[in-house]
Amino acid sequence: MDDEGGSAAARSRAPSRKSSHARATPLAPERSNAVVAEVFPNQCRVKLRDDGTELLCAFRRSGVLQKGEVRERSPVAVGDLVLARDLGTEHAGMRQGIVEGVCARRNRLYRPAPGREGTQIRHVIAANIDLLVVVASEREPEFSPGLVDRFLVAAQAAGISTLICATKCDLRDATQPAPWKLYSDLGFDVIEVSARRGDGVDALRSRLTGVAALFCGQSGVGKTSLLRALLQSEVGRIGEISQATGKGRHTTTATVLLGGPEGSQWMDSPGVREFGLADIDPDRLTDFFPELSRAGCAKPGCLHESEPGCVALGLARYGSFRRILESLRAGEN
Ligand SMILES: Nc1nc2c(ncn2[C@@H]2O[C@H](COP(=O)(O)OP(=O)(O)OP(=O)(O)O)[C@@H](O)[C@H]2O)c(=O)[nH]1
Ligand SMILES: [Mg+2]
Ligand SMILES: [Zn+2]
Repeated sequence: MDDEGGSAAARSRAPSRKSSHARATPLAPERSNAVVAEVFPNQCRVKLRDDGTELLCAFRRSGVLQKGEVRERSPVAVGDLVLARDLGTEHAGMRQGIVEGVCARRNRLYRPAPGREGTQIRHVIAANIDLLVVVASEREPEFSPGLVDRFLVAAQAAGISTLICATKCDLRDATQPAPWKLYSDLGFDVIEVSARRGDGVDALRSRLTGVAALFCGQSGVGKTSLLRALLQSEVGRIGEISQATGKGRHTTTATVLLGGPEGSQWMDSPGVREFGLADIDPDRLTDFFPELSRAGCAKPGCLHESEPGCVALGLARYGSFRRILESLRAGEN
């Protein structure tokens, strides 16, 4: 039941029992003709590159997950380049097709999900991403530095550039320093916008034109609202902020590729409460906190774990670094 893995829909290749998710022979990029726009439990919606035609493609499910196996939840993810064949049939108003091959990915952003009996599922949020747009508001919902840090670590570890998009700036108390100032001071790219008032929307649109950008962040920060403003189109659904908790209501429920001007591949994703990190070596975590590497501890090879004279202890994100470090060590992700 909870095994959501499945073999790629390629008919030509028999799924191997051990790693049926593996893209045994990845498709050469020049042979792809479509991009995956949305993934459902047993099928995916793809968009043909030539004319934007959409096909609903089924994929076969594979066998039971083997003990200790790590597998992706689905054989394809949003952003995957695929070779799709139009079957010429229609179902519920959608043209039907089949995915015949999947290209190797440039990168992917994923979170771990526990499976049965020690197996692990990788939930790939999207693949082939140029820029991770980490959307965060100061209020409604409250800024969550720990979550922002985790997205920044995951993106850096995956080799994906980042942009912190500070939303709802219409709600800001301008007399107080913005919570994202820390990040711009550290050298992260930050842009302030308001989907409601329109501030920064044109600047952000120019910045993202032609870019494969994945929008991520807490529920309710306004990812979908911002994408609507950028696309000037009523895509997706917008949710209310809960009066009781000040949080969003998880309105967007799956990653979806929305497109954008001049070949832009803008992707919306469901809001998250937390973001687990997998496959990150705790000893390499400092690489993803540039200020720690720059801090220049007197002791070479300092692990920044309360060693006397460690200058990292005084850094603003030190607490966040330690929390992530402990969770990686505990294998909690
Ligand atoms: N004041 C203000 N409210 C905004 C702004 N952008 C979005 N909102 C409101 O924030 C609420 C949540 O917006 P959504 O776009 O659904 O948020 P989301 O990040 O997509 O949420 P999930 O899909 O649940 O992850 C809605 O009530 C929006 O009207 C903004 O710039 N300013
Ligand atoms: Mg949304
Ligand atoms: Zn140190």
